[in-house]
Amino acid sequence: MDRLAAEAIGVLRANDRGTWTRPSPRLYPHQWSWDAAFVAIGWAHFAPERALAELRSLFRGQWADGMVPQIVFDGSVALGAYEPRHRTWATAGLCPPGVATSGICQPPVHAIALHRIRAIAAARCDGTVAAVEAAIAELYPRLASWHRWLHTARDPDGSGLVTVFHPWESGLDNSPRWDEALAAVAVDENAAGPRPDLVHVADPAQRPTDDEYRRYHTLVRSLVDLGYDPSAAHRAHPFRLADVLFTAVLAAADDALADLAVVAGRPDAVDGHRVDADLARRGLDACWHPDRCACLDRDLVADRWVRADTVAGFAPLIAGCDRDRREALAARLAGPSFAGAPGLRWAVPPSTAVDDPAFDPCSYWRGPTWPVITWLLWWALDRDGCHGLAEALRTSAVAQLRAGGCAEYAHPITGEPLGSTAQSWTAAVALDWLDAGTAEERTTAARAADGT
Ligand code: 9WN
Repeated sequence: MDRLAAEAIGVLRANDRGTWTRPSPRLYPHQWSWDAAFVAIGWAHFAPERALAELRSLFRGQWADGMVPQIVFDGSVALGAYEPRHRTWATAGLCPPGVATSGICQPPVHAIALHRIRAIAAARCDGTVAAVEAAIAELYPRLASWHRWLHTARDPDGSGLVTVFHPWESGLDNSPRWDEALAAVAVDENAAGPRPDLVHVADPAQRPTDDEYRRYHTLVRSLVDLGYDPSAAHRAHPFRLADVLFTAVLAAADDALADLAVVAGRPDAVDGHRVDADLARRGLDACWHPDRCACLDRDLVADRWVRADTVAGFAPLIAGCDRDRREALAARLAGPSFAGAPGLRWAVPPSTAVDDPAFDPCSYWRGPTWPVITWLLWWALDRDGCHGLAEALRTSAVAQLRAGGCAEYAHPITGEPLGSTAQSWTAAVALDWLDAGTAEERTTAARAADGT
């Protein structure tokens, strides 16, 4: 077996908790929402039933209003192993009985994952597709209520854009995108907590700062005080950002959900999902800045655009957009601020543009390259027929993983693996890329045999 595939399978098996997967052995001991979606894609390549269990397990934590929480806590993990712990979130009475969750969400990659798991199963030709389709029928209503919640509770004005109430909701926690909005939050000095995360990385500089954590805790406390009521939060919460990357994932996931609706025996629901996807894309259109060739987030508290130059600017590539915009964005992605920056170890996009003043190659979402983000861009480019750039990204990303293993993120210039080692979602995308590579090689070989 391919050495990277063996390593990736080993990572998933080592992080396996039976029906769900820890994002990493020590740093992240519970189940995370968007990690679960990526991880399920990884499992689908060698244990399809286990892939479905991952998603079922996550959806056990879904709230009655449709929200899928960022974390489903494992009650058997030592208190204090991860902070903030469940009690800090004060979600009892909001989470389903018997399940402990946080009170915020993460990008909705789940329908995209289920769609891909079906494609993986179909390609295996071993009959597993029937089990996947049964799971789609079972999970479809949950996915539909999750998307409905995002389109209403998080977009009450019908702008098409999703509002996030915490940097953790974006999934790109300490991205410079959030700096100004976070700096404007009045810190609640009682809201600080311990930092067990710092013990699990080689250098604390790879993680958010204590000041950022004080603000993260302050925002959690504010949401608790507001009773997690979205209307109250839209009025009074001090951090409200229209997040273009989150919105783009939702648009792409709405499209995936439209296809899943057919499989689930709900063809009547298809048009509604397509309408939702188009609304999200129109929201992104309103955030498009041609002079920057990027989509910008909107700070709804300060009523201004967020000017940091980050991978989030490529949101239309993920959502789907017209050809001119796609080509402009693809050129920028491959260009000198991102994957084509001079001196990069591997031609994959850093999380923040190398010429942005906030670029920091070691710190988490402020510069390092993240395989899952590269995967999203690769997946979208491939979906929309940009096979050349997609394949170039995939090849570089696989080379990076072969050299550095399944780390959480990597230093874009030295290639040094950073953050947690043995990160589940990195292992998952490695497996998906290796499989896609085999398919690509098959197509190339077939073309060569045909003389085409
Ligand atoms: C907070 C699990 C998660 C990812 C996020 C990533 C990081 C958590 C943390 O780890 O966030 O949610 O403690 O730093 O930023 O995207 O889902 O892998």
